[in-house]
Amino acid sequence: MNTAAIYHRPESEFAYLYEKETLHLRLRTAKSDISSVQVVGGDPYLVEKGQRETPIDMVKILSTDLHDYWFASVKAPFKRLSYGFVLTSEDHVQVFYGDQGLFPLSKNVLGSPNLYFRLPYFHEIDRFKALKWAEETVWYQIFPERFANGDKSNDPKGALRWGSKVPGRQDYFGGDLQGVIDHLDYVKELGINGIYLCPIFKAYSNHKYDTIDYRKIDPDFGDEKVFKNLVEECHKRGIKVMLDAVFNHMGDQSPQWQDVLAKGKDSKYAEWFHVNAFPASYKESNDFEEAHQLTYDTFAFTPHMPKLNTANPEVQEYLLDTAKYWIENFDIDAWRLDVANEVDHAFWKKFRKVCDETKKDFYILGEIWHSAQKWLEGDESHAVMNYAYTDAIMGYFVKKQLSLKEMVSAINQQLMLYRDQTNQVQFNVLDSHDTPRLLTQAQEDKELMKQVLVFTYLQPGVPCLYYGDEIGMTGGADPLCRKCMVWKEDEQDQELFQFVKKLIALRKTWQKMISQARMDWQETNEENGLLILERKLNGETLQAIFNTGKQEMNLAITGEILFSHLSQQKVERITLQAKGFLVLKI
Ligand code: ARE
Ligand code: CA
Repeated sequence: MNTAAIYHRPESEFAYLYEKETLHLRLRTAKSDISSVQVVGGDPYLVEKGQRETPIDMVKILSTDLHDYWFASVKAPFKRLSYGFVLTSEDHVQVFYGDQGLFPLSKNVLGSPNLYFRLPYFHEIDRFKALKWAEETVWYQIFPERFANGDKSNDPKGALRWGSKVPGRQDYFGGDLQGVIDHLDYVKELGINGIYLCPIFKAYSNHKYDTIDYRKIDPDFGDEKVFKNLVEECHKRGIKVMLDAVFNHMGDQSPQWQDVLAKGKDSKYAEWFHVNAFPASYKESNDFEEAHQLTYDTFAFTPHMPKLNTANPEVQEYLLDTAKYWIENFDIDAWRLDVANEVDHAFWKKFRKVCDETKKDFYILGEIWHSAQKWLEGDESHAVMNYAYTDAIMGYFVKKQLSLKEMVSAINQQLMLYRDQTNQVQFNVLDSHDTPRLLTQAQEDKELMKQVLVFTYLQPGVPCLYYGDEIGMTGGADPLCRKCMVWKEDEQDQELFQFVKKLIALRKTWQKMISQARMDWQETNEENGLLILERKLNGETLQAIFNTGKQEMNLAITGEILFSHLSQQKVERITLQAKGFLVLKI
């Protein structure tokens, strides 16, 4: 028995309230080392007296390359629990694992209450609440400057003709909020029920991540009246609205930073930023060396993005009032937190409280590209932009850097970092305004792109579609991934649009079944490259078969593989199919 790999921790993603009074327990063991696990224990005040409940069998729900993970869902009549694990290894060794560690199983050990883990009381107020509406959302990310120009009167000076060139860093094409309103029916037609808008507040550049005034809609995009109309039109269509909160830094054209440059340490904003030495040395440069001579902290090495001091009470008040203002006055449904991982936890805890107090079931999404347990404890973000999860999917299907087993291991590992209710609302982005587009990463192979989309939309977590991917837009790294949306129908890939529309509908139909975090993997054998993903719920089975075999199989699911698979079971319906995969209802 490999005892070193055995791990559990109460009050964490290993033991948490999933629903009111329903406790989820997980245990980690070395891969293929343990043949069964039972949860033993009961009410602490009864275990004290040697009275225990009937042991509960745990289920092995998924594995990584190193570990197996076991799961059990437990209710406790008096909302408290003393519990331990009895593990039986493949070589028939039995141990008890509890609060004081591992012991050879014996009556004496089982009868020692102090050896048990403890969940002293299941407090509903402490429970990480899943957001039902967030679980059922399929998001669409819009870069406002490039989605649609609905009002030429607000076009910035020198705005270029729509789609006239591949965008450069400083280009403007006149996209605005009216343009978004004008195309909400297009978005609705796709089946989208949430839009994520990149920043729309007054800022210096075309991406608006260098904020000048958090309380004003940027005049290039319109005004507060248009934005209020946009939210109303979205809500009429059952579409939620998420805005981008850029609170890690401000733009250097902001009055606050300009005051610091003018008055140095005498500025009333001197403590609003991380100025390490006055005067704040300032030069317009993205040069790595030059940036090192800056006497203030910035986002990355970007001098025009001075970092805000979010530990300063005045800054906190200013930003928290901003967060509240857009919820209270415009009824937005969610904030995406820019560079969330570089802002302090103390601030995000206050931010979460303000949002929760201002609007029930408000969704907070952190932009964090790596594992993010500390931000997902239930008192900061609900979810993060799940690049750490989708990188593995891209790493296998598109970049061919991971084997099938490595991909499965990586995404299962991610699932085990978080509570199930977190996994169910994680924001699964495959590409965005910060990365090359999916089709470009897939070397313009649309069949491969479809495989990746289907596989991702069948994962726990909510998908986010980057504008224009659905009609076959391409584009490399920023700013090439930010081309003007293609609106000429004869330049749009209508077949791909219909495919994405069907996939979103499938996702919504099966969302309950898909969102459970347990993965019932079937064959993941490498030789014939067949990956079968199975979801079961209440006797229904959804199966997705991906032919990910070597390139000579060129993605088509060859007849005999398909026939042999289908003939083994009564297929009720093939719900989605293309050259590289098919999705079945059994
Ligand atoms: C652009 C170019 C830069 C160039 C700069 C010059 O991308 O290469 O040096 O212009 O000004 C915004 C604009 C960008 C602009 C940037 C800086 O949208 O066009 O950069 O400002 O001026 C990391 C952070 C992540 C951040 C990305 C960009 O962790 O938070 O870098 N993303 C947010 C927004 C961006 C925005 C900003 C932050 C700044 O989504 O749009 O940029 O407000 C790996 C790492 C990640 C890293 C990622 C991308 O995966 O794990 O940590 O993200 O690469 O670099
Ligand atoms: Ca315009």
